[in-house]
Amino acid sequence: MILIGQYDSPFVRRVGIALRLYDLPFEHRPWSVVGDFQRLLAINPTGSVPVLVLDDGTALTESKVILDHLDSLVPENRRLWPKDRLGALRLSGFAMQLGDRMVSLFYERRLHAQVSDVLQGRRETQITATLAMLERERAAQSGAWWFGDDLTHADIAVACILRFMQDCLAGLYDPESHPALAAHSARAEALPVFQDISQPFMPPA
Ligand SMILES: N[C@@H](CCC(=O)N[C@@H](CS)C(=O)NCC(=O)O)C(=O)O
Repeated sequence: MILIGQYDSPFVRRVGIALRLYDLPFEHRPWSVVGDFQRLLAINPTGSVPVLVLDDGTALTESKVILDHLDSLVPENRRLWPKDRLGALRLSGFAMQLGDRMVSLFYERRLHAQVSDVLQGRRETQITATLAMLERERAAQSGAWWFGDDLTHADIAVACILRFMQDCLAGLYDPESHPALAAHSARAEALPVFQDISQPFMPPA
Protein backbone atom coordinates (compact mmCIF):
# COMPACT_ATOMS: atom_id res chain seq x y z
CA MET A 1 0.00 0.00 0.00
CA ILE A 2 1.09 3.56 -0.66
CA LEU A 3 0.04 6.47 1.54
CA ILE A 4 0.13 9.80 -0.27
CA GLY A 5 0.28 13.09 1.62
CA GLN A 6 2.37 14.89 4.18
CA TYR A 7 2.17 14.21 7.89
CA ASP A 8 1.57 17.87 8.67
CA SER A 9 -1.99 17.12 7.53
CA PRO A 10 -3.99 15.72 10.47
CA PHE A 11 -5.97 13.59 8.02
CA VAL A 12 -2.88 11.97 6.53
CA ARG A 13 -1.26 11.65 9.92
CA ARG A 14 -4.16 9.78 11.53
CA VAL A 15 -4.03 7.26 8.68
CA GLY A 16 -0.23 6.88 8.98
CA ILE A 17 -0.53 6.32 12.73
CA ALA A 18 -3.24 3.67 12.26
CA LEU A 19 -1.18 1.90 9.57
CA ARG A 20 1.78 1.79 11.93
CA LEU A 21 -0.26 0.67 14.96
CA TYR A 22 -1.82 -2.08 12.84
CA ASP A 23 1.66 -3.17 11.64
CA LEU A 24 0.51 -2.88 8.04
CA PRO A 25 3.45 -2.36 5.68
CA PHE A 26 3.16 0.76 3.53
CA GLU A 27 5.22 3.13 1.47
CA HIS A 28 4.84 6.82 2.29
CA ARG A 29 4.91 9.40 -0.49
CA PRO A 30 4.88 12.85 1.14
CA TRP A 31 3.45 14.70 -1.83
CA SER A 32 2.45 18.30 -1.39
CA VAL A 33 -1.11 19.24 -2.35
CA VAL A 34 0.38 22.32 -4.02
CA GLY A 35 3.79 21.30 -5.37
CA ASP A 36 2.65 17.84 -6.47
CA PHE A 37 -0.82 18.91 -7.57
CA GLN A 38 -0.61 17.53 -11.11
CA ARG A 39 0.48 14.03 -10.18
CA LEU A 40 -1.97 14.03 -7.28
CA LEU A 41 -4.82 14.89 -9.69
CA ALA A 42 -3.88 11.89 -11.83
CA ILE A 43 -4.62 9.63 -8.85
CA ASN A 44 -7.31 11.64 -7.10
CA PRO A 45 -9.17 14.18 -9.24
CA THR A 46 -10.31 16.05 -6.12
CA GLY A 47 -6.65 16.84 -5.46
CA SER A 48 -6.80 16.20 -1.75
CA VAL A 49 -4.87 13.99 0.63
CA PRO A 50 -4.74 11.43 2.13
CA VAL A 51 -4.90 8.95 -0.68
CA LEU A 52 -4.22 5.29 0.02
CA VAL A 53 -3.30 3.31 -3.08
CA LEU A 54 -3.93 -0.38 -2.56
CA ASP A 55 -1.76 -3.12 -4.03
CA ASP A 56 -4.21 -3.63 -6.91
CA GLY A 57 -4.09 0.10 -7.75
CA THR A 58 -7.40 1.07 -6.12
CA ALA A 59 -7.11 4.61 -4.75
CA LEU A 60 -9.07 5.41 -1.58
CA THR A 61 -9.65 8.96 -0.35
CA GLU A 62 -11.16 10.43 2.85
CA SER A 63 -9.42 9.44 6.07
CA LYS A 64 -12.60 7.87 7.48
CA VAL A 65 -13.06 5.68 4.41
CA ILE A 66 -9.41 4.67 4.51
CA LEU A 67 -9.59 3.79 8.22
CA ASP A 68 -12.69 1.68 7.56
CA HIS A 69 -10.68 -0.28 5.04
CA LEU A 70 -7.68 -0.65 7.36
CA ASP A 71 -9.99 -1.91 10.11
CA SER A 72 -11.12 -4.66 7.75
CA LEU A 73 -7.52 -5.85 7.39
CA VAL A 74 -6.92 -6.60 11.09
CA PRO A 75 -8.64 -8.95 13.53
CA GLU A 76 -11.52 -7.38 15.44
CA ASN A 77 -9.66 -7.38 18.74
CA ARG A 78 -6.90 -5.19 17.26
CA ARG A 79 -9.20 -2.54 15.84
CA LEU A 80 -8.78 0.88 17.38
CA TRP A 81 -12.33 1.17 18.61
CA PRO A 82 -13.53 1.06 22.21
CA LYS A 83 -16.64 -0.80 23.41
CA ASP A 84 -18.49 2.48 22.98
CA ARG A 85 -17.90 2.52 19.23
CA LEU A 86 -20.75 4.93 18.61
CA GLY A 87 -19.31 7.37 21.13
CA ALA A 88 -15.91 7.17 19.47
CA LEU A 89 -17.41 7.60 16.00
CA ARG A 90 -19.28 10.66 17.23
CA LEU A 91 -16.12 12.15 18.70
CA SER A 92 -14.08 11.37 15.57
CA GLY A 93 -16.75 13.09 13.51
CA PHE A 94 -16.53 16.28 15.55
CA ALA A 95 -12.73 16.20 15.47
CA MET A 96 -12.63 15.73 11.70
CA GLN A 97 -15.22 18.44 11.08
CA LEU A 98 -13.15 20.72 13.27
CA GLY A 99 -10.20 19.85 11.02
CA ASP A 100 -12.23 20.67 7.90
CA ARG A 101 -13.17 24.06 9.37
CA MET A 102 -9.54 24.72 10.26
CA VAL A 103 -8.34 23.92 6.74
CA SER A 104 -11.05 26.14 5.30
CA LEU A 105 -10.11 29.06 7.54
CA PHE A 106 -6.41 28.57 6.91
CA TYR A 107 -6.90 28.62 3.13
CA GLU A 108 -9.22 31.61 3.38
CA ARG A 109 -6.60 33.60 5.24
CA ARG A 110 -3.70 32.45 3.14
CA LEU A 111 -5.02 32.19 -0.39
CA HIS A 112 -7.62 34.93 -0.73
CA ALA A 113 -6.29 38.39 -1.49
CA GLN A 114 -9.44 39.78 0.20
CA VAL A 115 -10.38 37.66 3.20
CA SER A 116 -14.14 37.28 3.68
CA ASP A 117 -14.99 38.60 7.14
CA VAL A 118 -18.25 36.64 7.06
CA LEU A 119 -16.56 33.33 6.33
CA GLN A 120 -13.68 34.04 8.71
CA GLY A 121 -16.05 34.94 11.55
CA ARG A 122 -18.16 31.88 10.92
CA ARG A 123 -15.15 29.55 10.92
CA GLU A 124 -13.71 31.11 14.07
CA THR A 125 -17.03 30.65 15.87
CA GLN A 126 -17.29 27.03 14.72
CA ILE A 127 -13.72 26.26 15.74
CA THR A 128 -13.83 27.88 19.19
CA ALA A 129 -17.25 26.35 19.97
CA THR A 130 -16.07 22.87 19.01
CA LEU A 131 -12.86 23.24 21.01
CA ALA A 132 -14.91 24.32 24.03
CA MET A 133 -17.18 21.30 23.68
CA LEU A 134 -14.23 18.93 23.33
CA GLU A 135 -12.52 20.48 26.36
CA ARG A 136 -15.66 20.03 28.49
CA GLU A 137 -16.06 16.43 27.40
CA ARG A 138 -12.39 15.49 27.83
CA ALA A 139 -12.34 17.07 31.29
CA ALA A 140 -15.25 14.80 32.24
CA GLN A 141 -13.19 11.68 31.43
CA SER A 142 -10.58 10.58 33.93
CA GLY A 143 -9.00 7.75 31.91
CA ALA A 144 -5.61 7.88 30.23
CA TRP A 145 -7.52 8.00 26.94
CA TRP A 146 -10.95 9.30 26.06
CA PHE A 147 -12.67 5.93 26.38
CA GLY A 148 -10.48 4.34 29.04
CA ASP A 149 -7.10 2.65 28.99
CA ASP A 150 -6.72 2.05 25.27
CA LEU A 151 -5.89 4.45 22.48
CA THR A 152 -8.62 4.63 19.84
CA HIS A 153 -9.13 6.21 16.42
CA ALA A 154 -10.99 9.00 18.22
CA ASP A 155 -8.00 9.79 20.47
CA ILE A 156 -5.75 9.86 17.43
CA ALA A 157 -8.17 12.11 15.55
CA VAL A 158 -8.36 14.65 18.37
CA ALA A 159 -4.59 14.65 18.95
CA CYS A 160 -3.80 15.12 15.24
CA ILE A 161 -6.28 17.97 14.99
CA LEU A 162 -4.85 19.71 18.07
CA ARG A 163 -1.34 19.51 16.66
CA PHE A 164 -2.55 20.99 13.38
CA MET A 165 -4.36 23.70 15.29
CA GLN A 166 -1.17 24.67 17.11
CA ASP A 167 0.78 24.60 13.85
CA CYS A 168 -1.48 26.69 11.67
CA LEU A 169 -4.10 28.50 13.78
CA ALA A 170 -2.35 28.94 17.10
CA GLY A 171 -4.13 32.21 17.82
CA LEU A 172 -7.45 30.37 18.10
CA TYR A 173 -6.26 27.67 20.48
CA ASP A 174 -4.76 28.47 23.83
CA PRO A 175 -3.66 25.22 25.53
CA GLU A 176 -3.76 26.94 28.93
CA SER A 177 -7.49 27.57 28.52
CA HIS A 178 -7.99 23.99 27.34
CA PRO A 179 -6.03 22.01 29.96
CA ALA A 180 -7.78 18.68 29.39
CA LEU A 181 -7.15 18.84 25.66
CA ALA A 182 -3.58 20.01 26.22
CA ALA A 183 -2.94 16.98 28.47
CA HIS A 184 -4.53 14.69 25.88
CA SER A 185 -2.33 16.15 23.18
CA ALA A 186 0.85 15.88 25.28
CA ARG A 187 0.12 12.24 26.17
CA ALA A 188 -0.40 11.34 22.52
CA GLU A 189 2.56 13.30 21.16
CA ALA A 190 4.84 11.54 23.68
CA LEU A 191 4.10 8.16 22.09
CA PRO A 192 6.82 6.88 19.73
CA VAL A 193 4.30 6.37 16.92
CA PHE A 194 3.22 10.01 17.10
CA GLN A 195 6.84 11.09 17.05
CA ASP A 196 7.65 8.88 14.05
CA ILE A 197 4.55 9.77 12.04
CA SER A 198 5.11 13.49 12.16
CA GLN A 199 6.64 16.39 10.28
CA PRO A 200 6.98 20.10 10.84
CA PHE A 201 4.17 22.15 9.34
CA MET A 202 4.89 23.38 5.82
CA PRO A 203 2.39 26.01 4.71
CA PRO A 204 1.32 25.77 1.06
CA ALA A 205 3.40 28.12 -1.06
N1 LIG B 1 -12.31 15.10 4.97
C1 LIG B 1 -11.01 14.84 4.39
C2 LIG B 1 -10.17 16.10 4.54
C3 LIG B 1 -8.88 16.04 3.73
C4 LIG B 1 -8.23 17.41 3.59
O1 LIG B 1 -8.82 18.46 3.85
N2 LIG B 1 -6.96 17.41 3.18
C5 LIG B 1 -6.28 18.66 2.90
C6 LIG B 1 -4.87 18.62 3.49
S1 LIG B 1 -4.90 18.88 5.24
C7 LIG B 1 -6.14 18.81 1.40
O2 LIG B 1 -6.02 17.82 0.70
N3 LIG B 1 -6.13 20.05 0.90
C8 LIG B 1 -5.96 20.33 -0.51
C9 LIG B 1 -7.15 20.97 -1.13
O3 LIG B 1 -8.21 20.97 -0.47
O4 LIG B 1 -7.05 21.46 -2.23
C10 LIG B 1 -10.39 13.63 5.09
O5 LIG B 1 -10.80 13.29 6.22
O6 LIG B 1 -9.53 12.97 4.49
